[in-house]
Amino acid sequence: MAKNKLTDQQRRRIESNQQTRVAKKSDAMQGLVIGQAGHQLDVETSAGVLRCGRRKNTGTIVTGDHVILEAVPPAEHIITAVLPRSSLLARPDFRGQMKAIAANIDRIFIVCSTRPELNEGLVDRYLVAAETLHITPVIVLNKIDLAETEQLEELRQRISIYSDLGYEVIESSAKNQHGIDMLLDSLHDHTSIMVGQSGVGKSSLVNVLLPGMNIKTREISEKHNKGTHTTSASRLYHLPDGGSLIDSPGVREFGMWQVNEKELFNGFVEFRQYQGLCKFSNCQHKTEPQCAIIDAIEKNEISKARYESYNRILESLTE
Ligand SMILES: Nc1nc2c(ncn2[C@@H]2O[C@H](COP(=O)(O)OP(=O)(O)OP(=O)(O)O)[C@@H](O)[C@H]2O)c(=O)[nH]1
Ligand SMILES: [Mg+2]
Ligand SMILES: [Zn+2]
Repeated sequence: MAKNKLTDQQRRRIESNQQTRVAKKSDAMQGLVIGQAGHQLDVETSAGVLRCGRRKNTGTIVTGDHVILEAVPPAEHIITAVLPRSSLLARPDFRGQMKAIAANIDRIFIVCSTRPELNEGLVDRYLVAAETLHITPVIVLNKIDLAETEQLEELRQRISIYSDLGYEVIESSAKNQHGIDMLLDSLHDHTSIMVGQSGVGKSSLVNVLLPGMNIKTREISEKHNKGTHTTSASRLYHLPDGGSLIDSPGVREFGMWQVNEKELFNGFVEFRQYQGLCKFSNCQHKTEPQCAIIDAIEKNEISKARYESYNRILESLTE
């Protein structure tokens, strides 16, 4: 390592000292970022919600961040520092740059629906992100009111892969308020985020969970069965019985951010027990002899669909 380069530990100590100094300034106050409006951020403070700018050197600031603010007379406030985070959910944007989605969350509700249809590839990507961040994922199958018995049976069969792996799965309908008590139980006292494709009903669910919010929702396109990207920025809402919930903009696809091969492998929880059991230590689990993963698929201990999904994500990492 070059002499003038700081170690992570040194950098963290300097950042933390800076934050302590800023926090000690008499006119500084602390707040919680609850949303964004263009380049400005809405920050909840003891003096109410303030729309703030930011100092140039603050780095990424996102919904869920705890920040330090300073008053800029006559009436403005500016964010001068971000407090250390317990988690940061991010993904690459269309230019490959990091796009932060939310900070300090400890639960991620992966919302799927009957229309647009369940997309396991996307669920698997979110599961890997959650496992890598050590955040509990919950899978929500919304709009079950729209499914005919046969389609519902087929969807239940597909989604059972996830409940068999030990993930919590909740069926819901924002339209007829099905599954809302289960969602409230699972959200209680956590800082959670709703993620998933555009149009699956994330904002509609938040509206049912928090009546009176009137968050904008919009019909999906009849022709393409796809959402119209109605929510444009993540926003945090407080739950009346404790905890908070962030509604996030829907995605077309969720690219992986900062996940390496090892994290991807560990992100498929059912693979973990076979770690190190392949004949070759650098086994790619493709055509090698005595591969523990391939053996497990043959014995139906790992689902072929999940294995194929793993390979698709692996390929996308090396693109
Ligand atoms: N039948 C039915 N329709 C629903 C349900 N939940 C949401 N919808 C409808 O689905 C459409 C999309 O809902 P939104 O809540 O805007 O979806 P979203 O996931 O927030 O979409 P983005 O903000 O674009 O990511 C709206 O027309 C809702 O009324 C449901 O449980 N049943
Ligand atoms: Mg929305
Ligand atoms: Zn192998």
